[in-house]
Amino acid sequence: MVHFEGVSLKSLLHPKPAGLVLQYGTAGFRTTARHLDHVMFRMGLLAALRAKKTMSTIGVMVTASHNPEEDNGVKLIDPMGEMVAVAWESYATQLTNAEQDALLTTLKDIIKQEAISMDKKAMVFVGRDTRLSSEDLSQAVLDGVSSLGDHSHDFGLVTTPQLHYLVRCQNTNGSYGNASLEGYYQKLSQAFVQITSKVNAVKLTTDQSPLRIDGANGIGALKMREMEPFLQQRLSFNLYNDGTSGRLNHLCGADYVKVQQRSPQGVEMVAGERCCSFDGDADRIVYYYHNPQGHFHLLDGDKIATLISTFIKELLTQAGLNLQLAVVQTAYANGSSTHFLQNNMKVIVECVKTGVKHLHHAAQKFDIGVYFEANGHGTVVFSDSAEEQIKGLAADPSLTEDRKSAAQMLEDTVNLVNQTVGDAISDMLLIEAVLAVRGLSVQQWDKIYTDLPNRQLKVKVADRRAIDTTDAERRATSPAGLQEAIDGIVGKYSLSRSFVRPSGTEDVVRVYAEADTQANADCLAYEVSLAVYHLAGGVGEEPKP
Ligand code: G16
Repeated sequence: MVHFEGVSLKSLLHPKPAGLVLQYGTAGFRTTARHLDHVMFRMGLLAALRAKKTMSTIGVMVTASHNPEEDNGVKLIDPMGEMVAVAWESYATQLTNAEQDALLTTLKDIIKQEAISMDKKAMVFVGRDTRLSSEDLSQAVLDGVSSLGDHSHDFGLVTTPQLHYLVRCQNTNGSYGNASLEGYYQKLSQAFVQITSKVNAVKLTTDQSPLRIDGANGIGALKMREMEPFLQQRLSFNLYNDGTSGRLNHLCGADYVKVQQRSPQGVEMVAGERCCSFDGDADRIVYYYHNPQGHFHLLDGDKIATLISTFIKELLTQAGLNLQLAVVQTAYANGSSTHFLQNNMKVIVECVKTGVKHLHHAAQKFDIGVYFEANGHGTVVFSDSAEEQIKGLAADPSLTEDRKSAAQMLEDTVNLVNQTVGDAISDMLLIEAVLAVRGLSVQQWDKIYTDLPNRQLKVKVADRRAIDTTDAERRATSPAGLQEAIDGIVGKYSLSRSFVRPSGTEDVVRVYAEADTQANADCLAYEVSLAVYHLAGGVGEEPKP
């Protein structure tokens, strides 16, 4: 029996502001928190439908990740822990934008189009970040689920990747791991302890200074504290920006560090010692250090992808496993990283549109797909067959010590990785494990290749949908004349590249530029911003050099 009456009644408690239209963005809906109550209620409804359709548990995470505290947002999680299928994004938009009196009709249309059987009860997992608005908004999600008579489990404060993990565990009956936070901490810690057990404990603590972790004043810091006892003192770290005083993502966090190319406030930097920053929901991570002259060095998603894929490739060779390894990037990937991966490491490199969902699916085409956005969002996915081969080899008693040890390390790597989505905590542990096992300092890692100087800027326009792109966002198809203008500007600089794209999480157009020197990258980014401002309906102040 379907409780449409319950939906009608409860939806009145979460009314849609008439005329408000929101777009489903790069990772769900994201805007000022005060516009989201009705969206959350309706995403509760949609998650319940998706759960019925897939006959699996579905996840709803209330977070605006890297955005400022006053924003919020929602990410929907599919059965295997990946982002919700693209085909359902349009249902999310329809449901969100239906005026109050059209809500039931829209809901029923989706049920009909997807031929959803409403007999069985659905289960929806809900989680939230530390924003002030998140508690009420997640209650709205829970109301949406219960108004259809379905079940939910509220996990409360979790990182986004933890919720992705929990959903996958639940839908694989525990074969991916135990569907609890303790299960998450245990699985990752055990794998980390296993890998680093190959490194002498004294060496482990004396070779590396404690890792300095910037928690962006968000959920990641909280969860690192919870995880600490599980790590059996194999990782020495200090937490900064743990949320006890500063504001979420304000002058700190992975996005700030990456875009501003400077260290966050609140972290005591010591020359040569490695630091990392999480973002607001702990699904991104970047590393950095200062050299003795105080010069800032960033190791972003591209450097992370290179470190991890090199490690895996070496282990595959040592284990004698013939598996296809690929790296998936976006247009933001530094040209030097792509060059290094293709020409030095000889791995397949693919470029796709921004958004983890695109990278994830591209990576799944290979035995092992390492995917990272330059902003530090990424992970590794292993095909079922790759996992089986690795497990089989690790358990083979006839192997030489060398091969066996490589196969076992690969098996531990599979367990250390959160294969559902980018995960700052899991990525950090893998990076720390690789650095420890390979005896690499952060400076040696940084030297694998040298980044081309680059700059990212934002331009405000009246309607960012005026910009359309093609070729994995590397070329603009509208407005007319913009790409020609960019080509003309790029032609003036050496080793240069630039592209523009509408952000799917903020109301801005993003501009990326790289060139032979920082000064040139800065000028190029500025000139392209100006072209966007003039040709795509810029608002507010004209960009300044
Ligand atoms: C989200 C997406 C990322 C994307 C980022 C920025 O990250 O999950 O894939 O790179 O937004 O997207 P855009 O340039 O379209 O604003 P997060 O960490 O904010 O959820």
